[in-house]
Amino acid sequence: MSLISRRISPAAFVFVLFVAAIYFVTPPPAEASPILIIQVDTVYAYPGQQDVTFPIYLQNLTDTVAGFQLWMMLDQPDIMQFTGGFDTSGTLTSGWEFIDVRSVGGQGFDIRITGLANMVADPYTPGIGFPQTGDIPLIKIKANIYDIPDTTTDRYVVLFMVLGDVNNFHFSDEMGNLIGIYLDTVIDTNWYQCMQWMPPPDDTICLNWQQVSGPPADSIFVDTVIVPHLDTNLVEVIDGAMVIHPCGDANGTGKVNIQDITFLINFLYKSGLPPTPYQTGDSNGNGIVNIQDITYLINYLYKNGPAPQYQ
Ligand SMILES: [Ca+2]
Ligand SMILES: [Ca+2]
Repeated sequence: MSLISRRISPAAFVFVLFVAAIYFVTPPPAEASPILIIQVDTVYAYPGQQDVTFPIYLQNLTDTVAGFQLWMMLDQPDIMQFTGGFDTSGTLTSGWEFIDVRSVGGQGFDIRITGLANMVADPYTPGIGFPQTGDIPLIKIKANIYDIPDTTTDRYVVLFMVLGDVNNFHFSDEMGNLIGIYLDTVIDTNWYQCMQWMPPPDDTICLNWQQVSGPPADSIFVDTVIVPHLDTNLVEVIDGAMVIHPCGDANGTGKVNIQDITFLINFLYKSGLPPTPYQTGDSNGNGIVNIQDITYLINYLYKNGPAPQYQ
C-alpha cells in the first residue's frame, strides 16, 4: 500500500499499470490431486415422499476437517424442496457441537449447511481425522417430494453445490485454516486529482483531493487485496440427484410396464433385489409388497384397473 502525494510523471503511470498487469496475469495453481472429495449421493424417491434422506459423503485425505460450510441448490423446485431437517447419526459429524442447516432463500430451493466440531467452551470435540475413504456420510440432509403426477417426464432433480465464493463453500482444519484454497493478489488502483494546490513555493502540497476514474491524475493510491479462491484441483465436488419413480415402477426404469411385474415376481419368489424405494413395489398402497401388488399391476396394465397409488 503506498500513497504518492505529489505530481507524478506519465512514466510513473506506465510503471504502475505494468505492475498491475503482472499481478493480474498470475497463472492459476498447477494441477494436483484432490485432497478433499465431496460427493452428493443419488437417491431414489416416490411422489409425495416426506423426509427423504440423502447423504453427502466426504473423502478427506490430508487434513483434519473441523469445520465446513456448504451451499447447495436443486434444479427443479417444482418437484422437491429441502426441509432444513438433517441427521448426523452414523455420520462423520455425529457429536459435533454446532450444526446449522437452513434455506438462505427461505423457500427450500437451496440449503446452507454449517458445521463446527468444537466450540470455544468445554468439552473438546475433535474434528474428522484423515484419511477418510468416503464410505461414511459427512451428514444426511432431508427433503420432501411433491406429489407429482406420473405423467411428469423429467423426474431427475440435480442436487448441486454452489461454488465460487469461499464464504459459502469451504472446509477448515482444527486451527481454523481453510483447506484447499489458493490466494490471489488483486491490485486495486485508485486515482486522485488535486483540486487546489498550495500557492508557491509550497505548490507540491495539495489542499483538496478528489478521486477520479483514471488518468490524468496527480496521485495514485495502490491497494493490494488478497482474495482466497477454492482450488478445484484440490477440492473435487461431485453433484448428486433425486430421482422420482412413478408409482408402480418397481424396477426404477421410469416407466410402469410388464418388466415391473417380472421384477416383483423375482423379488418375492426368486430372491431378487427389492424395489428401491420399497414403496415403488407397493402398487396397491397398503404398506407391504406382496402378490396382491402383482395382481394390481396386471389389472392396471391389461384390464383397465386403477393406476398404482402410494399411500
Ligand atoms: Ca419400470
Ligand atoms: Ca401392497
